[in-house]
Amino acid sequence: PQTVYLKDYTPPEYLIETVELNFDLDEQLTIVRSSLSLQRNPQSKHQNLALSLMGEELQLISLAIDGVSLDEDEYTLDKESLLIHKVPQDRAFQLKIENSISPAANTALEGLYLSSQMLCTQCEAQGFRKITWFLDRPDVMSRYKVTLSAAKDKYPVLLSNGNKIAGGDIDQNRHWVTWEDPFAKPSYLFALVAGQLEAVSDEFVTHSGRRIELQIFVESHNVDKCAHAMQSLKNAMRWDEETYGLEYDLDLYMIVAVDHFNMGAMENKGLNIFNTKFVLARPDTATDSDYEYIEGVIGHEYFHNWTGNRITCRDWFQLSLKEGFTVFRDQQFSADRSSKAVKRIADVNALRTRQFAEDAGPLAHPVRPEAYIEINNFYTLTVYEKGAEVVRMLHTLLGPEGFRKGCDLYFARHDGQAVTCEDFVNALETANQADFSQFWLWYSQAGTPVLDVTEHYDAANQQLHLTIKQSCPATPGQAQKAPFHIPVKLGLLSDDGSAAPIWFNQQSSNEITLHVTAAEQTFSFANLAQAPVVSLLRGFSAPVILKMERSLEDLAFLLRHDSDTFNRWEAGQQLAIKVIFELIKNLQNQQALQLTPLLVDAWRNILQDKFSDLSYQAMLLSLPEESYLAGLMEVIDVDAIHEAREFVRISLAKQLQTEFQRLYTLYHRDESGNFQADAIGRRRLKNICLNYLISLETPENYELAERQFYSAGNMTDQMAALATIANSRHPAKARSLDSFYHQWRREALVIDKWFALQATSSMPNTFATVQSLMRHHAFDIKTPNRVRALIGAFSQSNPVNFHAKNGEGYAFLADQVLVLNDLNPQIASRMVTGLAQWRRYDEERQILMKQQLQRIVSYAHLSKDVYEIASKSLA
Ligand code: B3K
Ligand code: ZN
Repeated sequence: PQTVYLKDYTPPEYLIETVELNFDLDEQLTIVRSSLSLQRNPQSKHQNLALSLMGEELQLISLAIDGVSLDEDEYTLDKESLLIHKVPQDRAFQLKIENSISPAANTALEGLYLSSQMLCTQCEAQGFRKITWFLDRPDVMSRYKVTLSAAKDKYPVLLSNGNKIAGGDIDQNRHWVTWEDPFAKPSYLFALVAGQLEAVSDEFVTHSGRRIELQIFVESHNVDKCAHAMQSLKNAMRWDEETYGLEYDLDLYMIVAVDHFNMGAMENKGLNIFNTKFVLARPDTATDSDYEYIEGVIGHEYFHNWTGNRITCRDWFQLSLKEGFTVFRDQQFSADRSSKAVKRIADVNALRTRQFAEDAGPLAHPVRPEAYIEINNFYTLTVYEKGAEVVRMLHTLLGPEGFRKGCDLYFARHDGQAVTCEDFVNALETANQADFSQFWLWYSQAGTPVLDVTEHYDAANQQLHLTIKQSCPATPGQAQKAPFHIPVKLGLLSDDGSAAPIWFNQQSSNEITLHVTAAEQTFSFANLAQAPVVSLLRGFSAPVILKMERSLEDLAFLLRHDSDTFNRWEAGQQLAIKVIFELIKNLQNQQALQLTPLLVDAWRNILQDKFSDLSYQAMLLSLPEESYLAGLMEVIDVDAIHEAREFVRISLAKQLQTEFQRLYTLYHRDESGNFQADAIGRRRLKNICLNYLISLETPENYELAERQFYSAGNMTDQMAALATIANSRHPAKARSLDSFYHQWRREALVIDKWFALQATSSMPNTFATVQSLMRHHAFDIKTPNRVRALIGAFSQSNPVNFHAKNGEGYAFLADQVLVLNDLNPQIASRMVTGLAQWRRYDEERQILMKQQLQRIVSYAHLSKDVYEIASKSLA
């Protein structure tokens, strides 16, 4: 397969001003008639008389230019393109294409496909070319007019982008609708939907007084699960007006929820298409976290209307221009809507466990990549999550007002254009007279920077000296790295826990941002009569690994007193990590385990302190996840990590049982349907207590979990109880799982949870369970949500069982990857990730994982998607 390089970018040779599309929809055979008004791009320097259009898996019916049909010798057709040998050069011309496609045969879920009974599209990144031949690249922006015709009974609802301008009956059985989108857009934002759908409607009045119609389309049995998504949409629209001064531009905003979707959702202009998982919620079917994810994703897709649609990407290397920025915006939105502290911790947690691993492994790439084989493989944690951190640092460096000024300039300058990451950074620079030339390295250098910090207190001069060394490990294709511009937020604490004034450059404040720009730098702080306790990288002000020798006592102190909510939580995590790693060492040396009273005291303090934000208190009590611990280990020892962490959980439960029980009883009440932050907090805190308590494996605590499971009136409590049961030796495990299945067998999204719960159990017989679940009649390999719930969850979130020493997990995953490869390459390549980190394990496991990767690479009909991930993992 071919590699595409950023350095080879050239402007398009032709532009397409308007597109008229006509679809004769049918699941077996859809006829597409496309009429394009084309002209040579004045920006393009080449002299080619030919026109090359992209197209895949299409059947050509006819071709004509300005009404004259083309003979077979006037064009060349191959698997991925249509080359028309000669087209008019000095004027605009009309190209008419007629072709057919087969939606029902499309299992890759890219282009036009069938989901349950409805037809829908997914075009980003390069799916439009599976609908018709086109200049399928984001820098070709056109105005679309789309006519859909279909059978009335099967497809009563016919949707596309923009506004509905006409419609009617063809005959008794068929009807048609025409849609027009007044905004020029790239082809990846095109969408159509046809099906038996019900609309839930509402409206939003914009800042300037325009009335926008809002519609969420779902299958009729889901109409009662749309209220939260609708409210989230209205919240997002208001928030973007207030925070960025951005108003919605069309008169209609539609969201369609479909069962079969390769990712979360898609921001098609005026017609978002969503995975049902990020739309549907009812208190008894969705957890508190589901509610939060839905709000976040609805917001994300809405925010794309400006950051992505009005201003789009010049080429796919610029993906983070829209994704990193839009993730940052949705994070800000969610933080404003709920608890800032908790949202930040959750985001950092995800970044550090998953993106850091990506950045440290064979698939590491810069936020703006320079080469790809399959662009779908670059919708990564690095482009999205690290990209958002990069925008967040810009926000930190400029401050909220400066950042907003920069964004205003970006929107004013580039509205209606397809631009680059440089254009974005440049607008922020110009508006603020800033210089981000060194900062730019965050876009071009891969890898997670490491900060090595040493402190030295000079009592005689009452000064504190902090020496910060930065480095960044080599990543594929980048052996040497230049120093980054890293904003490091700092606070100092006196020994009574209060803030010590920071005297820096003759000025005093309680918190400052240090600009770390050199490989090694020393910062000095004056007027400190006593050595302070340093609180560094507050709010996780940069996506780096902070290394600083700290005593358990200092960490416990910060956990009690740090006024920065992120660093307070982080101190507790570091404390637990230090303790767990000591225990891992003991385990590896076959020594007896003992838990230091210091950790017990620290956890007791959290349990006894008063918190206004109980979600935050629950987070303070959570032990670092096994996958995060794994990322910190030279050679990952999955069993020792699990055993040591379990030992800590059980020991804390034993010694603090009364406290856990007290809080459990205090906050266990029936308030299902209440989604206020305080009610969510009570559920989170109570359920983490339950999680500790059940580890004691006593009849009374088993009973507690079972009672909660059967009496819960909301999914959060029911799932929390079932999860603890599934992860224990609870005698009623089989019965509870069965009962859950029968209760929810008609709710696909709940059944996904049921699969995932069993797939992630750390109990010893899990692999056998996974194998039998693969044969369960509710399992369907063509439904991405189900694949992620079973195969994805097992291989990515069940370290002890997936990494079983005999290699059965690896062989199983490779088997499934090869099956998926033939059906849905995008999903297949996502599943390979479970094997990509093979170098991090012991030698026997390395050999076994590598064998499976080699088996995958040597498969005869390997897709580009899987080939790229598997071969880069082996390289
Ligand atoms: N832009 C889409 C992702 C498309 C993925 C294509 N493989 C969703 C989003 O980020 O909003
Ligand atoms: Zn996005």
